[in-house]
Amino acid sequence: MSFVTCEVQDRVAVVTINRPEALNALNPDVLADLKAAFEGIDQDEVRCVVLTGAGEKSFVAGADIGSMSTMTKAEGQEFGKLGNDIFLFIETFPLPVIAAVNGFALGGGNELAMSCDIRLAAENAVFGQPEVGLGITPGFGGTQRLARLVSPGMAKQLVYAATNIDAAEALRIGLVNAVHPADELMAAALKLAGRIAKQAPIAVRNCKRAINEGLDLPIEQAVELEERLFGDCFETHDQQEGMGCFLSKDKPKPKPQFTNN
Ligand code: DAK
Repeated sequence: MSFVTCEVQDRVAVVTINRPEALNALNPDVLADLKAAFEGIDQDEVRCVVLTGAGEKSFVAGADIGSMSTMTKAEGQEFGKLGNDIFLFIETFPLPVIAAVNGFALGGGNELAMSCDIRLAAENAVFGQPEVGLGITPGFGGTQRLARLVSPGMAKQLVYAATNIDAAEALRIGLVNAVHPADELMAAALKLAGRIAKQAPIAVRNCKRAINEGLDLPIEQAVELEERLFGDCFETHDQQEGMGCFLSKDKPKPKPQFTNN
């Protein structure tokens, strides 16, 4: 049985990590199923992904401490690579991914949420990198993505002191985009995903690449990247339909399938 489900409706895929009895903790099987779920998404049909955890308590309570407790150095490195590969795969997945954080997002859970494009949190969500309390460093990109998303000083404080924060504090420091009552979180995530799904898909994909890849470049190269991705939109159905309909005051008709032209 898979630990991860994927359901598609109205061009939005909802990927759910389904191991609620362990608060959706990530063991090697869950990570493999998560990768398979993303690989299985039909990128011609789907326009946006929502990632969440099963149950009312937890998004993901971290890497599975039971599986990690007996790992050798070599196994630890292998496990770190497995997680890092899948988190990078999600970060660079062509479609936008929204994390609907419905409870604990600790350790690998916070790292997974940070590899998504947008984070929406339930009011009961709790974020943190508790690894130093377990005698390890964050291993799935936590030291890197947290420092980039918030500030280096705030990331260091949270990581060094293993401090958990609530959703309001996560919003204040810019770790999440918005906070919703728990029973409204999925509706909010689906509403945002639906709005993204209605936009021109080539342009949305190019925007994701421009923002992600540009962040690691000096500004001169970053704007060149933007120029290339901007130019890439021209002569596509989306650009001709989008601009043509603006000029003729019509509603743009999306192409039924995604193609690169
Ligand atoms: N791993 C395994 N099981 C977990 C788990 C986890 N991270 N978190 C919760 N569970 C399990 C509990 O053991 C319990 O199972 P049973 O005892 O019922 O069998 C069940 O989920 C319910 O949990 P609790 O009974 O503890 O529920 P509470 O509401 O009382 O407490 C809690 C919820 C989230 C505060 C507590 O469960 C907790 O503190 N959990 C651990 C949170 C944590 O420390 N997470 C960070 C894990 S470390 C690396 C690769 C990866 C990583 C690091 C390095 N390399 C290879 C370089 C990543 C590390 C981490 O993520």
